[in-house]
Amino acid sequence: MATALKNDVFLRALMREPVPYTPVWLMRQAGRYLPEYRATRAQAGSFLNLCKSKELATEVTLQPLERFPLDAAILFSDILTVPDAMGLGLSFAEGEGPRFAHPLRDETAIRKLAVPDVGSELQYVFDAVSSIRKALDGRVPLIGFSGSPFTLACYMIEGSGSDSYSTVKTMLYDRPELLHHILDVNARTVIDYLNAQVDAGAQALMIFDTWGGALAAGKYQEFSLAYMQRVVAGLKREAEGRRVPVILFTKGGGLWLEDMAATGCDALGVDWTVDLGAARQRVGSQVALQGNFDPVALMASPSAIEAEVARLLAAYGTGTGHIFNLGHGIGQFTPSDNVSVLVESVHKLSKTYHL
Ligand code: 1CP
Repeated sequence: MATALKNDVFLRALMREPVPYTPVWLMRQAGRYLPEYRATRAQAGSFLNLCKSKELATEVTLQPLERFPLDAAILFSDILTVPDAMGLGLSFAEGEGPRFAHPLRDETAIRKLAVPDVGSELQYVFDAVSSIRKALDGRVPLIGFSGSPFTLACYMIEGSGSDSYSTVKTMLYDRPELLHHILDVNARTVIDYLNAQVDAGAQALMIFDTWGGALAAGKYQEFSLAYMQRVVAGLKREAEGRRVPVILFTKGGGLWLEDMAATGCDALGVDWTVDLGAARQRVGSQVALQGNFDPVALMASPSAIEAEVARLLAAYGTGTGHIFNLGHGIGQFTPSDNVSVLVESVHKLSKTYHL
């Protein structure tokens, strides 16, 4: 039997239950802005080695929790381990972004794409989940995650990050049936992958749709949202006698919050372009909201950071259902003292909103 949670404020806020303060965690909270992360990464030799070693992945997952009183931990891994398990050949060249040796560029390769056996290809991720849960010893809940079927397809088709996503979008307009085939395989894989993370001990799940916001109105619903909805419908929603909440995050998805809330997820991640109060009114009591703080504001002075925290807490207003987070990942040049200011101001200033 797993250890009882000592701090479940994050899980309760996701379920829109009363909490004593607004919980906070940060997208990419384990990462390059921390010198101890850079040291462990150097010890691992490469980013992928770091992901594949359960001891080192556990160590870096816990690093931000040693510095800041965060209310959740997130599995240290990457969304791109999934296409790697499908045989696309992931590598991270030093100082560059991710690259695939075999991107999906022709119909033959696309038709051959199949759901991998996650139990053999991605066992290292599930081993990391179990190891992190053990090390956390009930301190805070552990979030498991995956990329959305569409965001994974962007990397699988482009072969790397991209500014315009023109290869994937050209396929969308010229050969939609090919893109639908990739998305179908991705959705089935993501369901297996996330359910196995829950079996290994993940207590909440987040789906990162980082590039869904690049799609045209209508195309977002057809090529990204519909597949996230399928994923949500296929997930185990209870483990260890408790709900496993699911958070959907489409960066740039502010216009589509009502559609996202209707997928059956428990919470939406929002970037900094939305007004949190207006977003809350739009989704009503359907889902909780997470995010909204502009990560670049963490480069500003402590007083400006505190003022911005106060503004976002006031924008959400009283009551539960808010999880404080950034609107996207933390930048690598962020001063760690500013992260302390952020986390401490959220805890301090949010109490009056939960009386
Ligand atoms: O050089 C390094 O040390 C690697 C930097 C790095 C890190 C720290 C990468 C490469 N991935 C990660 C970890 C990571 N990635 C986590 C776990 C850590 C945590 O949150 O604390 C998570 C949840 C991700 C998710 C991820 N990877 C997303 C979705 C979220 C988001 O930020 O939008 C995406 C799009 C990726 C792809 C990726 N992995 C790494 C890079 C540099 C990128 C972006 C590539 C690009 O499009 O340019």
